[in-house]
Amino acid sequence: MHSPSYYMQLEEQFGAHNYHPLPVVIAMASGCEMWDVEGKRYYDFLSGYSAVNQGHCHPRIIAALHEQAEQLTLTSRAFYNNRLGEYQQFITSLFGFDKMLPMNSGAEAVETAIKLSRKWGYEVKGVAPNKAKIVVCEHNFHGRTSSIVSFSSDPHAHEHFGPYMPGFQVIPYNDLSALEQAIRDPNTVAFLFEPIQGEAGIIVPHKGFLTGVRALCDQYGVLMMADEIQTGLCRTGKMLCCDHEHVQPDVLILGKALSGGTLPVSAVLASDEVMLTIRPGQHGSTFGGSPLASAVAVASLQVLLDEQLADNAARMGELFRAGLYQLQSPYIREIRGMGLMNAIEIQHPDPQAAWQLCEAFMQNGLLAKPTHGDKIRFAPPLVITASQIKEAIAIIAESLPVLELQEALPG
Ligand code: IF1
Repeated sequence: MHSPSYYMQLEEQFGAHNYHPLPVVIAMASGCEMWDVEGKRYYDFLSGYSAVNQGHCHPRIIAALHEQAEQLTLTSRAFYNNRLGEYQQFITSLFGFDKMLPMNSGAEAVETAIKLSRKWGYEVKGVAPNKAKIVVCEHNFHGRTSSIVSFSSDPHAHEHFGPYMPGFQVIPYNDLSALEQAIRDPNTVAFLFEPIQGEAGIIVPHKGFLTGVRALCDQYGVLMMADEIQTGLCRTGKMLCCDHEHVQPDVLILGKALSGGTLPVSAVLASDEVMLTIRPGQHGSTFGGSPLASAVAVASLQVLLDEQLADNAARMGELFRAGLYQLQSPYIREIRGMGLMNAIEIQHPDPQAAWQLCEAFMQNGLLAKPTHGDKIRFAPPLVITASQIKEAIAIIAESLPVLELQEALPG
């Protein structure tokens, strides 16, 4: 093993500079813990952007991966394989949909939902050719393809990537009257949204928002498309975030933890009415629905169920937020979240404060990443225990004084 700077320099020299990582080089992980190349241990409070909900290298998921890798990895969809059908049966009955369509990355699944809703709009709802409109929310994050960044309100994600894909209307998040205004337009085919906005900084909508969205989409004949790529699969304390209000979307988009962090696996679920508008040759992917992905996805879902990770996320989330409140730090402006999808907002004159705090967390053995300057997300794997939560809170408490030192500096 080389020094950390060796690996960081290689990425710096030969890799595109599309990320700004914390200066830590991870070599191993298990459950909620990660080890760097020098053997130092950390709590992982990012979970691969919420893809390792089941914990790093979960033995059952890794076993399924190994076993399937030795049998058959890829057939393409030109042939049937002996894993996909059972996976599709399992996931559709688990979530209560007629059909599923397998893709790989989250962004591809969102693209699939966009295409599906347009197809449905033209062929079922009867929208005039090329007039379909999809309503989305301000500060959304749905991925990084050129279509998706076309309707992003984050200048970093959006600027200089035009010309932009038309057909999207942006409305404020968590605003049912804005939604009603927008979807009154008979050309509206769908409302695409995150049940909690992740990248925006863990923005939790008001109670009743999901129910309200459901009612309005029903009233105006518009598809309710929930991007649960980050909120889904037990992250917020229920299998789906929509479950908190017992709401069933028309199109459900899943990704990330669908493979427990092993390979890109995403899926779109919908009714026959919607899904069967796409016919052979009209959409697809080389790797989507591979036997390897199918076996891993079934194991990943099974682990969430068998280990009751939704309940654990709910309980550990309560504990974690209670611990944060007890810190009573003048530098924490707000604490918010649901289950194990949480964030704090830093209040500090130095715009670098959140980054410096994350560096202190790193020194003290916890990995988290700031977003939009002043917010820090906390999203550990859902297998975390009460004593690990306590230790994490102790690390956060131990690190906060770094902000006092910064403030005491001259100038
Ligand atoms: C980056 C956050 C997490 C997502 C939702 C689709 C996708 C994502 C709701 C696309 C992806 C990631 C990607 C990562 C940053 C990240 C993220 F900062 F945006 F909020 F998870 F913490 N829908 N989210 O959150 O899925 O194509 O990446 O598989 O792009 O830097 P993907």
